[in-house]
Amino acid sequence: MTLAELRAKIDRREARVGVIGLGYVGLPVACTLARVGFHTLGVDLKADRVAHINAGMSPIEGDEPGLAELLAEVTVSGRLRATCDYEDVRTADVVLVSVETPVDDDHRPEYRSLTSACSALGQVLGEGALVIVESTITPGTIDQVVRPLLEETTGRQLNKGFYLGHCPERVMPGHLLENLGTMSRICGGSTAETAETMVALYRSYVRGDLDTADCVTAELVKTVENAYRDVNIAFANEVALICESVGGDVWRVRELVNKSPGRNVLLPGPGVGGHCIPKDPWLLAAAAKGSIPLRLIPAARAVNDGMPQHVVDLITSGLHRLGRPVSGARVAVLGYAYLENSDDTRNSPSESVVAQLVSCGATVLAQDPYVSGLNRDVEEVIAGSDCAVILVNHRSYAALDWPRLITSMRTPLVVDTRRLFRDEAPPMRDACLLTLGAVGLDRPPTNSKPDSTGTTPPRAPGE
Ligand code: SAJ
Repeated sequence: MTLAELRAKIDRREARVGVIGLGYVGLPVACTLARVGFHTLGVDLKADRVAHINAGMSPIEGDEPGLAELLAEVTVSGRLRATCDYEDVRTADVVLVSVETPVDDDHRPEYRSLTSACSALGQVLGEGALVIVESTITPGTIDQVVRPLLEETTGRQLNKGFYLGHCPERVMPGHLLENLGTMSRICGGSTAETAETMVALYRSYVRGDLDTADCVTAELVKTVENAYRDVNIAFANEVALICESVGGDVWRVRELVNKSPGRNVLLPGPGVGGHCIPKDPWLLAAAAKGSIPLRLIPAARAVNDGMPQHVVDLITSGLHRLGRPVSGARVAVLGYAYLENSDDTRNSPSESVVAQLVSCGATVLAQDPYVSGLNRDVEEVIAGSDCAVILVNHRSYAALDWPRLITSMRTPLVVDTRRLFRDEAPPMRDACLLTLGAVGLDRPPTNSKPDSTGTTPPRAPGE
């Protein structure tokens, strides 16, 4: 089949589409393609996930507006079917690959899922079919990994026996279906005609811009956009550390800086979690292959990865100042998801904060209204504690009756890493409030206990 014939089939919605990998990217993509009229086949290794999907039940946790309903609709109509068997992909005209592309402990791309998916696909790929990788990949991967693998396993040559492109996903948990329809996409094709054919497919549901480019440009765009975000978050975090040391308030400073044209200082926080930002800078960096000395991207990762330790330092020095060593202290950790009002805990900084507190001998109780197993009664978690540390600004935390909660604490230390409170807010009158990037603790509460250790506590940063 020529690309012109494929474009015609796409325009008539007669093209058969395969989606490999039915996770938080592949499943909404498969449902959306089915919704707009394509006969769609989803492939996943996990038999239970396949069974769930064919029963019209979404295996994706968390609040994804519209996804469960759409999945039920397209499975009942038969336009979407899931399978574990690649054999069914033999008749596909277009195959999207949306499998995980993590990095290993040495920050190198770990392509086991990608290479096994491409190898299995190559065994069955139809003549003239178009393969589009949606996973985020290191620049150069299409040319150096995917293309050779498909040529080897199909026994055909690129742009003769099959076509290849890269259209990186741009979805965020909690907004999967919405993002698929609204976010601009870059269609990187192995040829210009391939890129145009990709545009024809994505135009069936994407209302944002559809830009065309070559594959390496598409690989660069996605990894750069997330490395850019990571570096900017690291900048905000480093400014927060400086503010603490000079008694400034980073939250006020960033507001005022951002009044200056062309400035947009992001928000400091306890670290960077999620499935994209912690890993995509390393995927970008891997493209350098040691040929150029990368300093900024690794340094930004180190700053962000160092924030959980800084939060633990704030807690430790705050407790010590109030006469309570961290060993044996009871700490209430509020927020375990990596993002506000989400249940997604992937790479959450809270995990590191909890582990470090436990290693210091503290007793930790984590609470998160969205995370199953952690949706404990928040008042019970705080009662009798020596520190309440806010790591995620879930909207429910701001609504708590803090004056009453503080009186229930054994030691009234509140560490706020998300600026949930303004110092002048009445709720914190009776607490020692330590705010990331602004510190505070300059006026112990009226009922503060003398330093029972008799030693001079270490100064909290900025004291
Ligand atoms: N974070 C900060 N300060 C900030 C922004 C984020 O500390 O100013 C932290 C968050 O608390 C979280 C982590 O960084 O732990 C990541 O947050 P995020 O807002 O970047 O959310 P993600 O991880 O869902 O990132 C996704 C990315 N989307 C894709 O990869 C397709 C990213 O490109 C988007 O910019 C981001 O969503 C978004 O804007 O929501």
